[in-house]
Parts: sequence; structure tokens; C-alpha cells
Amino acid sequence: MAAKTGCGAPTLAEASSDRVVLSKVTGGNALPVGRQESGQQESTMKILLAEDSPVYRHLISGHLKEWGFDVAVAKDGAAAWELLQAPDAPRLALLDWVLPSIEGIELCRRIRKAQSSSDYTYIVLLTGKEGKTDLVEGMRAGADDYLAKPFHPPELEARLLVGKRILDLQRELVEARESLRVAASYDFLTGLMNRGEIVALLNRELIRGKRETKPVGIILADIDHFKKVNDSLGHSAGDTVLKEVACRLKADLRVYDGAGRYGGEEFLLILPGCDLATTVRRAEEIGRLVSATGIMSPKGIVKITVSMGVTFAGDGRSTTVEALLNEADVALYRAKENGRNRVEA
Ligand code: GH3
Ligand code: MG
Ligand code: MG
Ligand code: MG
Repeated sequence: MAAKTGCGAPTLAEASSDRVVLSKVTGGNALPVGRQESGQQESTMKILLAEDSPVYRHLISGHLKEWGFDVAVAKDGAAAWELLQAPDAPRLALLDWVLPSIEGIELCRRIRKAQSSSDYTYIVLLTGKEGKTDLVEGMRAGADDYLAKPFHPPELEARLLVGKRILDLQRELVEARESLRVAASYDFLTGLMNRGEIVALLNRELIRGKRETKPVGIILADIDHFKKVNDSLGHSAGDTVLKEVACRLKADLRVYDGAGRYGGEEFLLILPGCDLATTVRRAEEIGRLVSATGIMSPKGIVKITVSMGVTFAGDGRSTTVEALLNEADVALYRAKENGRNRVEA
């Protein structure tokens, strides 16, 4: 059994493995159309039916429920538009062309205008009109497909199957894009921001601090004698220690502070609004938090300390990212020279 660490927060590596389960391909299987399989549990796909004819409304919603959909019904365009704006609005919409208050085609235009790239709504227009111009107009307005009334139930079911498959693909694309964004910005082992991201944050905070004439505190922390951990307990135990140290480093931060992995066993903390004295005090607190208890690794308990170099921007000092990082590095070097497990500014 893997040893539990005190912080115990899942790292990105662990968190992203859940994402893989959730993004399992679900389309085109033997499940009813509206059922979607996600990991272990099954959930029902919501569909909006906007139809003013009581007969069609009754008939269609009966079929939709039978096919496993969770049906939201609107008797006119305004009610449909309201349902489409709810936080967890249906992503599949079956809209009658001719509707009181707002017509189906106008709903299509509004949906397309309002939607973001991450929540696509698949629209099937129901039409009584046969003219070709009308259909083209409907597609131009944003409909994905259409069905002319009257229709046989399997025709509708087939169209919804396609819609559901497209929505599943779209969700996978969004998830893949999100995974790429996370992978490009965060350190895979510790889940902290990677070097590029934390330095970019420092840059942004320096600009903001200048504008608002507020200081920005900077802490560069380096694990003491970390090579010995790797040498005595192995690289894998070293990784466990790195994860736990990262977790302890950020445990005491405020929401607008930033923590990143700056190098192998070096971490950069950005504390907006903190002057030098405050940053030193907080660095000392964070250092105590890191060393308070030994870290449990699969190979035994490891006692860890960190050395920290502190600097700050503000008080009319004109400083660049490079100059500040250099100052923090010099201070860190002094902390090492002066015996480690300490803070130097
Ligand atoms: P000091 O107190 O002077 O900082 O000594 P140190 O041993 O911590 O510093 P040194 O720079 O000599 O060694 C750092 C070590 O960190 C060497 C490198 O193999 C290890 N390291 C860097 N990245 C990783 C990692 O991702 N996982 C593991 N397990 N070790 C890493
Ligand atoms: Mg109608
Ligand atoms: Mg070190
Ligand atoms: Mg180092």
C-alpha cells in the first residue's frame, strides 16, 4: 500500500486519470439514445422540446422519454429561450419552426450568438414547410438538422442519435483542449504552476503592483540536501517528498498568491501586497510548516527542511523579473551558506 502523506492532495497526474474515465467514448452503442455512460454511473441526456401543438408535444415527448431522454418542454419560444439560458441547459434542442412569441429559427440565431465554444447546442428544427429556401434559411440560422412533419418516430430517433454523437465528440474535444491547457501550464508531478507560468504570473503581478503602488513579495525556496533523499531512498521516494513539500508550501497561501515549481527541487512563491518584512515573516511560517513533521514516503519517514531567499518589488524600486529572481537567488545562496533551514532577504 502506498504511504499516505500529510497533505494528501491529488496531483495533476492523479486528477487527470479521472478525466480519462470521464471522457470515455459513449456514442453509437446499444444504450437507448438519451442514456449516456460516463465512468461507472449512467446519466440521462437532457433535451429541450419546443412545440406549441399539444398533439405533437404529447406525441414527441412520449417518444423522447421512451428513448431515455430527460425532457424539458416549452410551449412557446420565450419559454424555450428561458430554459436554454439555465445554468445546466439542455445541449440538445428540438425546436418547432412555427412557435408563438419567438420562432424556432430566431431561437437558432440566438443560441448561436450566445454560445461559447465549450457548450455547443445541437439543434434539430421541426418544420411543416417543404420549400428548399426555408431549409437553407434554417441551417443558416444555426440549425444542425431538420425534420419535416409529419414524420415516423425512427426518423426522429435517428437524427437524435447523430446529434448525441456530435455532442459527445464536442465534449471530448473540449476536454482534450482543457487537458492540453493544464499540461502546458502546470507541473505534472506536483500540480503547481510550471516555471513559465509562475514567471508569467510574477510579471503580471509586478505590472499590477506598479499600477496600484502595492508591493509584491517573492520567495525562492530550495529543499535542503535533497540529493541525499534520492541517493538514500531512491528517486521514487524523492518524488513523493517533492509532492508533499509542494503541498505544504501552498497550504498557507491566500487565493491570490501563486506557487510554482521553479526547477527540480526549487519553488517560487509570489505574494502580492506583501512588503519585505511581511514576506520574510510568511517565509518563516511556511518553512516551519514544511519541516514541522517528517514526510512519509514508501521507504520511510524523511525529515525535510527548506532554505529560502526573499525579495520584493515596491517602495519605488524599479525592478525587472530577471533582477528580482536574481536577488532572490542570491539571498537563497546566502541561506545555504549560513547553515540552511533558514530565510535570508
Ligand atoms: P542543497 O541543500 O545545497 O540544495 O543540496 P541539494 O542536494 O538539495 O541540491 P542539489 O542541487 O545538489 O541536488 C538537487 C537534486 O534534486 C538533484 C536532482 O536529482 C534532484 N531532483 C531534481 N528534480 C527531481 C525530481 O523531479 N524528482 C526527484 N526525485 N529528484 C529530483
Ligand atoms: Mg408550431
Ligand atoms: Mg536543494
Ligand atoms: Mg536546487
